[in-house]
Amino acid sequence: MRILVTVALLTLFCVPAMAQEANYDEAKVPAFTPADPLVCADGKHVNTIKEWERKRRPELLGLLAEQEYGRTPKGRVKTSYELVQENPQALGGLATSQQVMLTFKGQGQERKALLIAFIPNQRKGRVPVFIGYNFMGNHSITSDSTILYSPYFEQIADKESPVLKRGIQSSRWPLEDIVRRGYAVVTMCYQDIFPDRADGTSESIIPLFPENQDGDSRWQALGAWAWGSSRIADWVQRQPWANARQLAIIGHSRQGKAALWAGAQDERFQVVISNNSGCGGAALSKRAYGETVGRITRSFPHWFCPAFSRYAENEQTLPFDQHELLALIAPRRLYVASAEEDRWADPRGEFLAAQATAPVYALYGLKGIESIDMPPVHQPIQNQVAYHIRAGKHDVTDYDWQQYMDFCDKAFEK
Ligand code: GTR
Repeated sequence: MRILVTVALLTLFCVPAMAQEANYDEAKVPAFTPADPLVCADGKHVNTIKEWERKRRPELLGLLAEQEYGRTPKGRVKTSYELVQENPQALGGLATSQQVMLTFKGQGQERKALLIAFIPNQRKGRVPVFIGYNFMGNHSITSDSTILYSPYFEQIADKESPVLKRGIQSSRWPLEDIVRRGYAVVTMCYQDIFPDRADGTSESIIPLFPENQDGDSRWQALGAWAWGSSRIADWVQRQPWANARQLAIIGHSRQGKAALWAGAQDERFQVVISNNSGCGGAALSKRAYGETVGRITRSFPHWFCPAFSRYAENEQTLPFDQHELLALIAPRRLYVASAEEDRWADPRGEFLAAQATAPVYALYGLKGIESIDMPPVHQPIQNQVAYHIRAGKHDVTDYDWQQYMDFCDKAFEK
């Protein structure tokens, strides 16, 4: 088990080696314009909100499920939530933290996942909530020693292992700032839902369901992670401190991909934030810039449904592109963010996809992104659809969080 955990964690850091063969030459990007998301598979153009919601939107959801992320089971597994620890003086007294164990049961099996919530102590009424996975366990987001290890990390026998060090990803979670601005944060380790490795399925939540275990459209890790975010939302919605109409889902990189898919399917997420999500997330696949469908499906065969690998080195035959995933967020708020040095994730492709959702937002009388010219670094565009590119590498930084909170302040009229 320890070896598997280490191998899985190593996949988080192997970007540079893989990046070498990718195309970074804009001149080699195939000439194409992203398809109008309002045009259906039968060639008809939808012109009303009703037609979009009844015809085109379900058609796109179906295509994305069948060909990219796999079909999410309709059946439910039994889920229980148990408060295992509460600390009214977390973050130096700024917040109350609650650690809640989720137990999923189905097909005679059981899985556990541990969420942690930070709730602002200074609050008038219910607060808006950021929901997002962490990569390295709940113990990695702050050095607070009362935080329990996420079940995935709890199994590591060597308690001196560097992956059990506290606070190693705290720079990605400016908890004090977020709580000071009046937001709650709820996070959980994504590995609790699906261990991020090629043979992770058997230990994931997937075997708890009777359906969608086989075939080209079977759901895999991204589908499972998206499903897990909705189970976090189920809990949040029932909390007396939470404003259930003000839920923002945030995800970085592979978790950005999962957040977009969760946001597309679960309309309780009023704001959907993709931080450097790249290929299979916000970036247009047909540009084949940076990471490609071929690269991603070979490196991470457990992320997408098997059907997606048909488009390896063959992106132009895709019957959709990622802007159509983003368009499914409409009329809710969408934020796509890139980093200048993160060419692997194709910042231009992320921008163009966010921009290409405009016709769908326009149908609702809302302003997406108007210009097809990318804004300069550190000059966010924030309409109903938002975009920024910041200096630096593939990461989640304070700068990113500041923009997300400004955007949510507007969305939630704070
Ligand atoms: C890389 C992968 C990207 C991105 C990233 C991450 O290895 O190629 O698609 O998801 O990992 O999640 O940090």
